[in-house]
Amino acid sequence: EGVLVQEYLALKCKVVRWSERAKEAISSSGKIPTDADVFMIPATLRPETMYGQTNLFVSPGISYGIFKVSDTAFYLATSRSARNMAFQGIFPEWGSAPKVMEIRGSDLLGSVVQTPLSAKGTVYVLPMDTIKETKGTGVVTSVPSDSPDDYAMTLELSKKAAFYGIDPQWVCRDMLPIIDTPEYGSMIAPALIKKLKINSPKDERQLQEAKELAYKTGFYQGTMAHGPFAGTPVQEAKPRIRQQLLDSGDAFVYCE
Ligand code: A2H
Repeated sequence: EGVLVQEYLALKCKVVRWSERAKEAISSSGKIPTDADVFMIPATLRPETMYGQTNLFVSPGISYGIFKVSDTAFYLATSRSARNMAFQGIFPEWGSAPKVMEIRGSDLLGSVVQTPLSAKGTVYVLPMDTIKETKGTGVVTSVPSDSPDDYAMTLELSKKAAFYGIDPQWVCRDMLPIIDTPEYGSMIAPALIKKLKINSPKDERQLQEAKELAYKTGFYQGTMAHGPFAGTPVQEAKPRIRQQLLDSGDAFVYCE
């Protein structure tokens, strides 16, 4: 593993409304001009599923950094990932990640962000405890139709909203068919969660199996069921959707 490079697509999800706590923290810091855009930056390996994004996950326990890209644009991600980005030409000065403030994931819950490809347009930020600080940007797009982790967490949050300190209305329950497969239909994650009898986001071993099955089936047997590439095999559509997101400026490549 050590020498392999993982290449993610980092999506730019512009914040359109901050939660009360985030608003307070940001205005009292005085570090972000009111006319600037802040983008939350999820890292994904499945750009072809982004039509089906329903929420955005952060970890309540992680402290995120907000980094200055220009006078009018800031990125929110873990400091670890921003240090990597600094060596990949993402920030103006090579090798430096200009952090203007830190904010806890728990303060971001209930904020609303734009989603470049999703049919929804905007989605709510929700908690996911299983996000690792040591991987990606610490921000994850939720695509419950195609990701077993995302589906399990979505179910958990809609059952236990009060426990997680969220408004149940923030949890988006309408999923779109994004990828069609002969074996599991077009709702591959819910089908696998049911088949493997997964009851909670903590069923780590079964979720691992579900993830592997979902990935292989989707990639090798899947056909796009949504968007401009509907009817095209996933293998063909995936690089084209990725390129579209890069060309539109809604995403950039992030490696680690
Ligand atoms: B994927 P790998 Cl539809 N902690 O994006 C936990 N999970 C993380 C993460 C972190 N810090 N950073 C990224 N991820 C998730 C879409 C997706 C993903 C689908 C299906 C499967 C899937 C929508 N969520 O991943 O360990 C992100 O979720 C299955 C593994 O670096 C990212 O892609 O291989 C993937 O895990 C990166 O995992």
